[in-house]
Parts: sequence; C-alpha cells; structure tokens
Amino acid sequence: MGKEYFYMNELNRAEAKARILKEVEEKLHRSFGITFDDATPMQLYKAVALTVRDEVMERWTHGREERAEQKLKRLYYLSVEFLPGKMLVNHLLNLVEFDLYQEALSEVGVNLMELEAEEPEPGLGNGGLGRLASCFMESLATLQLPAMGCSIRYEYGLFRQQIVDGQQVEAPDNWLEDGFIWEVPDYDDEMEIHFGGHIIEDWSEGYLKVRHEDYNTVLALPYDVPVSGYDSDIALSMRLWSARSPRRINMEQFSRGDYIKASEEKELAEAISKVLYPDDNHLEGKELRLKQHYFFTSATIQYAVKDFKRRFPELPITRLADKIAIHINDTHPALAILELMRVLLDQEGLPWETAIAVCSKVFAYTNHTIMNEALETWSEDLFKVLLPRLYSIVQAINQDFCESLWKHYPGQFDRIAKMAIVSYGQIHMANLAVAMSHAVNGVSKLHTRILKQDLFADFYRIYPGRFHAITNGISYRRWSLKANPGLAHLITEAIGPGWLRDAAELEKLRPMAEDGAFLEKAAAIKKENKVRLAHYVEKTQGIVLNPDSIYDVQAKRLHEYKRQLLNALHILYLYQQIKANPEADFTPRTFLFAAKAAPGYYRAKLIISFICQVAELVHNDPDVKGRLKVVFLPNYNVSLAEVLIPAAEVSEQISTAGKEASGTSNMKFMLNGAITLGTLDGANVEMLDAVGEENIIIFGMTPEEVQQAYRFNSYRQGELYEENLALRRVLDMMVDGSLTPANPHRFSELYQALLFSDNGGMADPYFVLKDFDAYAAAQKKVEALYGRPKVWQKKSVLNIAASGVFSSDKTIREYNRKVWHLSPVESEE
Ligand code: TH1
Repeated sequence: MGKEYFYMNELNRAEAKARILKEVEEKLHRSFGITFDDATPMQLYKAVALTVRDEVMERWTHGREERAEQKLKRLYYLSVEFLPGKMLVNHLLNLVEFDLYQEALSEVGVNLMELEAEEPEPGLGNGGLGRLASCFMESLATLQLPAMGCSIRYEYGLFRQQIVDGQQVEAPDNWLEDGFIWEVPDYDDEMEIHFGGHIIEDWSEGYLKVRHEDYNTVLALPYDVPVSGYDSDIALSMRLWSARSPRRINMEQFSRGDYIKASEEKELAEAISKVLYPDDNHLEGKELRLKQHYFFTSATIQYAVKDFKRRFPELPITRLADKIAIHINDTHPALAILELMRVLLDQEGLPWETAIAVCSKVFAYTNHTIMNEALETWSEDLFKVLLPRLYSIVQAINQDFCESLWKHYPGQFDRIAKMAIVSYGQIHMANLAVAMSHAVNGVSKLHTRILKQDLFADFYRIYPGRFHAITNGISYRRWSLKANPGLAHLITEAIGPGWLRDAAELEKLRPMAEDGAFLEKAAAIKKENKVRLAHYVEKTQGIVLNPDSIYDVQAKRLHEYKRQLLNALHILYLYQQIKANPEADFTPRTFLFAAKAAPGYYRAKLIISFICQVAELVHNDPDVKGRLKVVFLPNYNVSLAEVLIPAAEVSEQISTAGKEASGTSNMKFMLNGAITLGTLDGANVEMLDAVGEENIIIFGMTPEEVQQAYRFNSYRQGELYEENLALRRVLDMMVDGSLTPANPHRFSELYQALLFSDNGGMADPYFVLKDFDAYAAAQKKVEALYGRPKVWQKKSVLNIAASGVFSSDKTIREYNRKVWHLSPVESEE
C-alpha cells in the first residue's frame, strides 16, 4: 500500500477501504477475540495501530535491506531525550493513507482522531532538546538517510503535572502501563555494561594490556521504535535501551535465604532506566544520572562496532569513520567518546594515537546552551569509582590535550586550565566533546557567535574550521498537517501539495497575502482552532474562553531566563489600567501559559503559583470580566502543543537576549500564523530576517547590551523602581496582599529577587525590570495591530509563507553537507 492511493479511482478506493477494515477486524479477532461492536476504544486503537504497524514494518525491513546492500554509511544520533509525540496519526500521514483510513473507519462509526486519545505519549524528554531530536529523526527518514536514534527506554517519562490549589504537583508518568504497540525488543542485540570494579595494567608482554575486574554487570536490552518519513520508502529506528539485571534472581543468594539481597541487586540494576531526570537546562551531578549516560552510550557503541564488523568484515576497524558517524546531542552522551576509545584500545588493540585519530573522525557535537548551570561536569571521585577504565582514558586524553595546548598558549596556565578536560577535581564534558570532535555546532547564528566569541573562544582560535552554525528546525508536517489540518488543506489548495516535500515552496503563499478571499479563509481556520482550544479548556479546566479575544500564548519550560514573570507582571499592569479606567476601550485578551517546572526548582514553581494567582485575581474581578482572562494549562506536552499552537495569535518568545540558544516552538507558532512578540534572541533573530521587521514585533535589550550590563556591573534595578511609577505599582502588587490576602508574603521572594542582590548574585539577572517598558510598548503595538484585522491577517500569512526556512529537512541537509556526509538509501524503480 502507499501513496498510490492518492491517485486511485473510486472502485480501488472502495476495495482498499474494505481491505483496511478486514485487517482491523482480524486484529480485533485475533488479539482480543472480539468484534467491532464490542471492542473498547483501547482495543480498537490497538487493532488499528497494529494494522498500521504492519505497513510501517514493511518500510523498516526495506530500509534495513537496502542499507545493507548499498553498504551505506550510517549515523548514530545519541540523545538522552526524545519526544516523538503520539504516533498513529503521524504514521498514517507519512504513509499518505490518512484519508483512506479515516473514511474506512468512519464507515464503522470509528473516529480516527479520537482513537489516538488511547495512545500513550512517550514523555522521554523535557522540552526543546528532546523534541528537536525527534524532528531530526523524522527528517532523516524523509530524506532516506541511514540513521538510528539512540536513547534510554525510561519506564517513567517526564512527570505529569497537575495544578492543585494554584501549585504544581508532580505525578508519575507510567506510560508503559498498558503496553506500547510501537516498540519491538531485539534480544539478539542485548549488550553487557560494566560498572565499578578496578583495572589492572599488564605490561608483561611488552605493551600495555588493561584488564577490568570485579565489575558489576547490567544488561542493556534494546527496544526499537519505527520512525517513518513523509512519503518515504524506508523507516528508521529509535533504539531505546532498557536496563535488566543479568541475574533474574540470584539463585545462590536466594537459596542461602538471602532473598532480599538478591532482589535488591535486580532493583539496583533496573533503576538505571527507571526514570527520566526532569531537569531542563540544568544538571545535577547525581550518580544515577552518570550511570544512565554510560549505560546507553556504552550499549550504543558496542552495538555500532558489532554492526560495523557484521556489515564490513573486509574492512579494518581503522576505517570505522568511513562507515559510521556518531552525533552527540549536547554533552550528555559524550561518554561515548571515551567508550569508543576503550573498545578501540582494549578490545581492538589499536595503538593510542590511532584510536584518537579514529575517534576524532567519528564524533560530532552540538552544543544547546550556554547557561552555566547546564554545563555538565562530573566529580573525579565519582567518575573513577563508577567508570575506572574510562577514568584512566580521560586522564590520558587530558594529558595529551593540555600538552598540545601548551604549544598554542605557552605559559598561559589559566587559559589552559579553563580549556582542560580534567581540572580542579572535575571532568568537563563540553571541553571533552570539543577537543575530540571533528565538528562542533551551535543551534542558531547568534548562539554560534556566542560559542565562538565567548564559551569556546579559546578553542575557536585554535580550531576555527571545526565550528559551524546550524540553525534548528521543525518537522513542519507534524506541526501543520497533523496539528492544523485546516490550514494545511488551505495551503495545498492555494499552492499545490509540493510544499509537503519542499518547505521552501511555502514562499508561493506570499502573493496570497494580498488576496482578500484567502485571508478570510485563513482567518476562519484560525477561529476554528481557537474554538477547538476553547472546547479543550472548557472540558479539562471548566474555564470558558472567548474565541473573539486575542489568544496570546507562552508555552515552554518554566525557567527564569525565559521570563514568564515578565509576561505575568505585564498582565498585572493591564489589570491596573482597567481598574483605573473601567469605561475605556479595551481589546479583550486571553493569556495562556503552559509550562512544567523542574520539581527541585523552587523559584520556577513559585512563578507558576504567581501566574495562577494572577489568573485568580483577574477571574474574580467583575470590572475585568470579558476583557482579561488568564489560564494556566497543566501538563504541557507534545499533544497539548498540537492543540495550543494552531490556536495562538501571539507567540511569546521573550527570553533575555543571548540566553535562549535557539528555541523551536517559536518556529512552530510562526508556521501556524501567530505573530511573534520576541526579543533579539536565539532563532528569533533569523525569524526577523526571514519575515521582515514589519511582520514581527521585536523589543528589548540586545544581546550586546545584556553583555555590557554584566561586564560593567552597570544595571541599576533600584533606580528603575524609583523612577518608573507604573512599574513600581505593578511590583508593589506582588507584596501588598492584592494576590494572596491571607498571606501577603507569599511572593516576596520573587519581589526581592528582582530588586535586591543576595549573597553575591545580582538582582534581576534576567533584566525583567529593564525590559518592562519595552515589553509593555510592544504589547500596545499588538493591540493596535489586532484592531486592524486585514493588516493582522496579512502579516499572519506572510509569517506562514516565510516559515519554510525552519524546516528540519533543511537543517538535516545542512548537517549532512557540513558534518555527516551520508548518502541516501536509493530505492529501486
Ligand atoms: C534547549 C535550549 O534551551 C533551546 O534554546 C534549544 O532550542 C533546544 O535545546 C534545542 O536546541 C536545551 N535543552 C536542554 C536540556 C538539558 C540540558 C541542556 C539543554 S539546552 C537537560
């Protein structure tokens, strides 16, 4: 089956639909012993998913065979997070069979979109980093590039967020509870992972042989999940490693009566893939986390070497880089570098210099953040106990590396210490990744510039050719065709279906911005999406939204640098204006927030509470009724994003300039016709270039101004408070009991953090106060613009037309040209 259905005549279509129904019915019968009429929604979902899976499997097998036959180089994309979202509808859209299935199922009274509600969403990531990895997989599959995504099969994904009494409460995400249709374990590729123990250096044969003894073994069992591409002949794998104890139950201990100890060992081993760390842009040096990193990178490296040998028995291992590329998505998988060194040295017997040369050709690294608290370091003490052999390797690499630095920077101890891989009792993973990769990239132009000038400036001076700017992108088909089918159909109607293969064709929409009828249709679709979201909010929250108000959305992880607080303070400012002048004209506005906070990030959780209290205040005040509405939507994930983003009119991208490496939701909002209200940060800068300054609302400090303020310590927060009356009134509301009369001090920590430095740290390090006026003025522009619907709609369409440059297909082509050099799988025909 496949795209041919697009072109088939009615008779064939009827036959194909009958065949689909027959297949589904058979699955119901065989798996559940049940018929259409008696099946529960879950059983129906599973039967349909199994039917679709068969089709995806065909492409999977085909891809594998072709890759083997054509002896192609393969990419391993290592990422500690993936966020693929729900799969059923996505596969059908990629197979170009969605309409057929939908029609067929509707004949038996089944709604395909509703079925997907039964599918668990794999929450194997925190935010942008994981979602990017999944967008990349989909583009790799679309471009038919041989690749495998590798990560951990967390038994519990990112926590489910509930809001109870205006506070975040975390509940476990037991996503595997009812089984996951799309995963297939591969017992042939189970790997052994060794932790702890000690190493013995044996020189008895005249050269160094290293033995690792007394280690603990954990088994890594891979589960493969297929990733389909749009109208692609192949499917790729996301390979998720699951930890198992080698001893099901230690029988010896068991028979000695030590049942508890025996099961303890099993628990300890399996704890490794138990739960995803819920931190975004932040790392804590916990032993279990280090175990996770080694667990999945070691399994992947062992598998990659095994696969290389199986496919290329004729090639020496020194040719590895001709046949595999390994990409390190941020530093979390950087242990893979040391693990490959271990395999090359201890198992393959390569000399040190040869192993280094092979490794440096294999690895490439993407940096995703310059936030200090996210830069990964491990204490030497922890590292040497858990990974003794890798520790000896990293020390030796560090020694060589520092010696080579001495030649470039003679006598500059401080500089070399800063660049060292091991220094001051810590192992610096970013330095390791840069030193040992042939390519390093940032995720937007601005972010790459900061890497070159700042974070990695000393490296850049020595290895300028190693650094690349490769701007992030999005799987634009999921974010239009799946999330916003109305808009996708309108686009196809206007410019034909070519844009689904080549996002650059979205440019053809440009002239439509002058076409009144088209603008009206686009506006009607936006309205439908707003109504769809209103239904969702009413059903889940019991809150009624006004679909004629401006939908202004900020949806992303909660982090101080992303400045949800700036947005909330501005809402208080609008509130005060309405209170002061209740008769004045006011464009009704709905402010929607969605954000998870890391459970240990106290201040982020306090900001969530603050937003919820602002929502309460607004909700309970009759003066504001029908004008202002604030909603905090719990449990932001891919599925919620698919409802929220298509309904947005204003996209809030208001991070402190220089802090958001790229952002990717900004691109999704743009594609869905929202107007961006943003700072000169991350990819916003490139969105400005693409759409032109009349079609985006940019405000606030530049990255340079932010840098200057830090460098010269020139930020005077207190003066702003003294001199800016409007701002002062808003800030005072944080502590005068307006929000929580029973406990006026509830938010004083937030207030203090904006105005007073505490033990050495500067007050308001993210310049919320400094940018407040500029933000309020920008919001005024939004309001004025919204008052001219035709102008607004035109800008909206121009945003859609300009969003094609942010397709992850384009991003992946760029990685391939600059970094990986893969050849696509050629299909016969
Ligand atoms: C994010 C960046 O914050 C974001 O700007 C970027 O668009 C996205 O990555 C994709 O490139 C990051 N997420 C994490 C998560 C962890 C550590 C560092 C980063 S950077 C756990």
